[in-house]
This record gives sequence, C-alpha cells and structure tokens, in this order.
Amino acid sequence: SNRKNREEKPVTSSERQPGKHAWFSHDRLGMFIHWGLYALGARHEWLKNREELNDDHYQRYFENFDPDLYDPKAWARRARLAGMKYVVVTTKHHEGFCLWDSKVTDYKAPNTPCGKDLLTPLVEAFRAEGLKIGFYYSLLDWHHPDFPIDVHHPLRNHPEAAALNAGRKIANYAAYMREQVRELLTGFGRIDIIWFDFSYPGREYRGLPGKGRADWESERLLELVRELQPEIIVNNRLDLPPGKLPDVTTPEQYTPRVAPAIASQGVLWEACHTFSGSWGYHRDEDSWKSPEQIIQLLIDSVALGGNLLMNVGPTGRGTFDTRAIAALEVYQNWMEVNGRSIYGAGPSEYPVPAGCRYTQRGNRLYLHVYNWPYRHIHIEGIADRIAYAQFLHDASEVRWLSQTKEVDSNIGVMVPEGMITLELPVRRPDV
Ligand code: FUL
Repeated sequence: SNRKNREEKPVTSSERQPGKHAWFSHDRLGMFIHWGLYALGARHEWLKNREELNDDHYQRYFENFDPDLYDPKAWARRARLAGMKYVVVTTKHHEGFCLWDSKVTDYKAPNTPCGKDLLTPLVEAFRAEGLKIGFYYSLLDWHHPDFPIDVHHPLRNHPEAAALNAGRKIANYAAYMREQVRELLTGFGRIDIIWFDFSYPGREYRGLPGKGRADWESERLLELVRELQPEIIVNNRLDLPPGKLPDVTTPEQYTPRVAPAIASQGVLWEACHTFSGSWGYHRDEDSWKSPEQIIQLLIDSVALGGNLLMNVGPTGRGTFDTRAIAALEVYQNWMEVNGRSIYGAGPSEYPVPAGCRYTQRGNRLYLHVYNWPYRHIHIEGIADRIAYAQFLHDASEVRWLSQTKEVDSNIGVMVPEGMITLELPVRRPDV
C-alpha cells in the first residue's frame, strides 16, 4: 500500500555501494573505549584542558601509569557478552599520549612504568572474540610541540601564548599525524573503522584561532587512509571539503529524533553515548544512566536506522569498574533475549504507536513498549498484515482484536476503526 513512499525513500548506503559496510548496519552496537593518562586523574578526559595544566604538571600521570591489572581478553569477553560487535578504542586522545609503540614519539605507553604496547594485545583480544576493530585518533594534541596553542589548548590563557606559538608549525604536526595513521593502519592488520576527532574551524579565543581541514590537511589524510585500508569506515569529524562525504556521521551524547539529513546521501550514522557523564574514567561522577535509558538508547538508534557506540572508561589499573560492568550486564541480559530485534534490523515504515518504537527485520516487526503497564496498545496501518504475534522474551502468544469487532465485551475495549488492539499481560516481562 505504501509503494509511493517506498519509491521516494532516499537510497541507503548499502544500496549506494552494494555490500560495502553492510556489516556496520547489521551489527548496530559497538563498544567505545576511552583510555589514556587521564584515567589516573579520574576526573574527565579533558582535565588537562579544563584545569589548564601544563606538561610538567601532567607528567606525573605519565610517570605513574602502570595498569597492572590490564587484561584485554576480559574486556573483549565483556563486550561480546554485552552483544557488542565492534570496538573503537582511543589510540591517542587529545592529551597526545599513545597506547601503541609509535616510532615518531616518546610519549607512549612503552615509556611509562607499564613498559609495553597496550594496543596490540587489545586488538588481538577483541578480534579473537569476533569483534571488528576501530581506532579513534585525536586530531587535537596538547602535547605535541608543533601543535599551536588555540581555543581548546590547555595553555590558551598563558600570558605568553602568542609568543609560544611563534615557532610552532602545524604542517609538521600534520606530517606527524600522517606518520601515526600510517603506523596504525599498517601495523595491526585489517582495521574496520577510523574515528577522527575533531575539527573546529572558525572558533576563536583571544585571537587564538580554531582549526579546520587546512590544518589537518584532511584530504591528504583521507587519501592516505583510503590507500592503506580501502574497506575502512571513516567518520565525519575531519571537516572534509564540500562534496566529499564521510562514511559515517557521529552524533554525540544525543540520539536524533529523525535520521540525520546526510543519511539521505548514503552516509551511515552512529550515536555515541557514555554510561555516566564522562568518557574517560571518572571516579566521582554520579550521573550513571538507568537500565531503561541504556536499553532505550540502543532501540532509539536502530529504530531510526542508526548504530550505537557505548563508552567505557577503564581505570588506571586497567579494569572496568563495577558500575561499568553493571551497565554492560544490562545489555548482556537484554541482548541475549532481544538481540533478534537489533541485529540486521532497521526502521519500519508503519506509524509508531505512542510511547513505543518499531524495529523491523524483513517481515518481522518488533514493537518495543517503553511504558508499562498498558493493558492495550492500539496500532494503525497493519490490521490485515499480521500473521502471528508473540512476545519476544518467552514466545508467548499475544492476542489482538481487530476493527471487525468494534467492541469486545470480554475486555470492554473500543477498537478504533482501522486499528488493531494488542492485549498485553498485566505483569511486565522481566526483560
Ligand atoms: C569529543 C571529545 O572531545 C571527547 O573527549 C570524546 O572523545 C568524544 C567522543 O568526542 O569530541
């Protein structure tokens, strides 16, 4: 009945490039990992910036970085059990510290007390659990001597900021980034996602300019990435010139209510969220999301054709703290039973009943009920299309009344014309 709508629907990225990146839309849920020296500060990964710390001050984290309990196999196992199908790990965040044994800097894990490359075992462990591998790489670098002080730099208020900037050559830094990206995309086997973060052209602070594509030499960086890993997914934070599309756009800390406009040009999308209010490990942060929120974030994305990248910030000892583990277990319990409504599923064209979401996979339509109790849910537009209805958690039959019976005397319900009415049990299912 909706043929016209269907024809007008924008092409999806898998239609645009058959097969390429199809895994991404199928897999839907990934784990973000923010891990660096800031785990020791334990008060947000931007602490160097927020507290305007200079390198000497920050050096104490470098000198004390010793994650003695680091067990990437345990992380990977947790991710797989939570139903996560890919990982994106901060190889270098804005602080400039590298988890791998980069040849172009001394500012790396092997030179801290831990004394080793932390990235290789992580990649191996997640691959062994069947997850795809993504590398987050920060364009910002608050340690590199050629990274000019700017609006986001920890030294932005330094009285000598302008003078300090005099000798700094962003072109040297852009070359450094290319070297590092080359290391990352040649030294760890096939990499599935590169997640650059982030451009801020036009932002100024006391005459200190923001940075954009000319600074990162974004096009050149992109060419290098495509040359080294032709199948890789590249995100949107490089500030590419008009006409050059990223593979995926990445709304942060919010899930759009309609799919991002750029999706109509075949660009994938992925919302990224934290379980609490920080990406890096934050000991005293208290806004941990509830199980309902955690689950609904995932459904909300899939119902609009997007993915969800959910973040964990491991501690300075190399562990997931108990609150993160509890949050991951929410997914674990839920996905075990409801994964069928997520993997390979996407939006539905049927009008969504109030307080609900649809995800659809082929001819299976999944109705996610956000509020409870409901005795009845009225559904439009599918009256003559349902072959059978059941709960997902236990396969128990769900009865429905159709418009052919205007009033059902048994349950005393009016079934509005053109609708069906699902009859729900009083007790909310546990999952
Ligand atoms: C932002 C960063 O500044 C945050 O620290 C975090 O990495 C987030 C995913 O992206 O732009």
